[in-house]
Amino acid sequence: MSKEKILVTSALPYANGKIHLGHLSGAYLPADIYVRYKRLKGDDIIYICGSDEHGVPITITADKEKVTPKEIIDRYHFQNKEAFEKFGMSFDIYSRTSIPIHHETSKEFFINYFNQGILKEKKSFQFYDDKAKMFLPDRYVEGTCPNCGNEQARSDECENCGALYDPSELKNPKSKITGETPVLKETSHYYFPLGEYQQRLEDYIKENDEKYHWKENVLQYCKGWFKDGLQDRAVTRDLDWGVSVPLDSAKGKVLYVWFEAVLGYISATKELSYQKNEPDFWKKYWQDPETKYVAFIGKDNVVFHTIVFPAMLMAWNDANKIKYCLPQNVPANEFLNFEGKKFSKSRNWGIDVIDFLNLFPADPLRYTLAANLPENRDTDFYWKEFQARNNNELADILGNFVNRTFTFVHKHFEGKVPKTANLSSADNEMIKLLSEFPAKISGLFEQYKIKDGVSEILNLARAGNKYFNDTEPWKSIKADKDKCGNTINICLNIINTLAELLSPVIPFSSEKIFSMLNSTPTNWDDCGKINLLPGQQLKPAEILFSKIEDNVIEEQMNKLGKCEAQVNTETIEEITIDDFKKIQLRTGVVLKAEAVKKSDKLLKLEVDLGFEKRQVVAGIAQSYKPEDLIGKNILVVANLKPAKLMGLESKGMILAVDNADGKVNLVNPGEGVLPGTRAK
Ligand code: B3M
Ligand code: ZN
Repeated sequence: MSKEKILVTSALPYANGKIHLGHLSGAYLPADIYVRYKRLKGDDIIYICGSDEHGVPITITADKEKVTPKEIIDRYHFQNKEAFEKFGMSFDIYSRTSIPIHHETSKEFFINYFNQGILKEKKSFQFYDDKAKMFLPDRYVEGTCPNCGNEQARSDECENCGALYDPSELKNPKSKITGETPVLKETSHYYFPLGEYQQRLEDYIKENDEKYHWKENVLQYCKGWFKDGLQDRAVTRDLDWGVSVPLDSAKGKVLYVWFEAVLGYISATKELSYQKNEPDFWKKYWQDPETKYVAFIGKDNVVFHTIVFPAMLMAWNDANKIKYCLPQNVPANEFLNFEGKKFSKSRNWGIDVIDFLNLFPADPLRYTLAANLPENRDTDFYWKEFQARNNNELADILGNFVNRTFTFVHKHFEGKVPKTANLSSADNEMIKLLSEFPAKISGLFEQYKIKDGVSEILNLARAGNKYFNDTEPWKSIKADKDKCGNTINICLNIINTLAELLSPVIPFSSEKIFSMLNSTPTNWDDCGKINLLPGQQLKPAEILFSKIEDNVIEEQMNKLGKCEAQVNTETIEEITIDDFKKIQLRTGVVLKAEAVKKSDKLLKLEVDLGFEKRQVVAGIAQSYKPEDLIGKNILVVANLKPAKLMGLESKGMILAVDNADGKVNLVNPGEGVLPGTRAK
């Protein structure tokens, strides 16, 4: 088959939180496996991703934490980039939508539509918060559903009963920013006429499905949208965080995040071109009609990738000589749940990628997720399954096969690949079986049946173990060393093939195996062969997979659903009683308390410690009023080195414990204690 030119994108995750395992299973791991596989096929492929850094999800997180949106995106962009790297994601670039090239690209598209006269300007009424002086995006307004009475309904839709209504029908609307009742105020926005593209979109999907076989779940989603009829969509918003609308008449407005986020794929590829010092590099993919563009996403993003983005590209292509290619396939996955429930940060249900990889290596996670991808229906991650896949499949089947073969070759063949001679029918059968694997796995990966492909590869390791058992090299080494050499040679070649077939799935372990074999990957189509040269020197075996003990898994399961304070005990460092004795914890009484100028956190206290009076500055102003503290019994670290806080000397530290809603409780030594008494 001739080489393909392929462009692969994975959904750009919002930079407002950490990536968890569910994200990986949806849009990232399957894409990475596909891309790594295609590279081994020798295809010309690039893999694009990056952070989605605009829109309400970012501003809501920033508001919650009382920091700027910039602080949020910087924090999570780099954290997520690092998590992806540790997980072995092989993006050609992990870009971000806050960079200038993205703003320029998005504006260019908008202006193009505007100049073509495609966009419609329409007036509408939207909630406005008079106190915050801003229009409120849907997610910033809460009220009572006019249909079912749910008190937490959004401005135009109720998650409880599914009703859609006009914002003016929402009862008791409240601004989530100030808690005030917002008013309906007229504003004007630009709309993209999606409905006008409906027929062409239906044809586009039909044609691509016929040629490239789209997934059934994806086709069903699209059908639903078409059945309801596509409507005009507003592509601008009244918000101050995002890509500003490049029109004088639209001051203070930004492009709707979804309008520009999908264009982020293009701008990220442009950034890659600059990194390569080849400014037109991106055009070779985006603007070549031969390009096969595959967009990996999770199910909640289907409409944007099969309808909105293609329509946007059609609109551009209608007016320009140089045309963009549309997604040829959108193999969206369903969701991964966690131990039977949805991932939830607030309920501490699930685990972030970075936390996971601080506990376990990436490959067992990649393997477990790959073997259980939500390709056709929602699936679950179970800790017990993770343990079983690691112990029973990776360690006992794959690891064991590699290990027993290497032990044998080092013990009996000086660590060199034995030659073959006079192959038996069992040998020939095994060689034939081996040769069928690369094409079989290809067939599955090409149809995005990653899960089936992965379980099929493990069958080769199973077949290898069976062949080892059947040919009994521990017997033939004594009776017929040539026969034994045949077995070991073939087993080593199976391992060489396994290393290649598994390299898209467990790249770190695959690299180890190749290094042990002194071998490297070949073209995928050539890998199921007897490729190792007889006499080739091998390295000693390394441990590929360590077993995971029950208690390690139980510890993780115990953390689920508990709050932060109840977990993270494993990081506690032990100290001796002598260490503890160094700390003088003494009781005290607050004599005076006053606010510290220019600080909303600090209070200045005078504390009676019995043997002396001290000035202590404490960060408790948000939990206690000065007047409430007078006479309170407290516990003080009396021998802490004095420090200066906001220019004030503080001698000692007052003990306090955070409570569940972010305030602090001072530790109370109880009544009837004399100031200065030491706590033991
Ligand atoms: N950021 C939604 C999400 O993270 C959105 C995807 C954008 S893809 C262009 O699920
Ligand atoms: Zn309702």
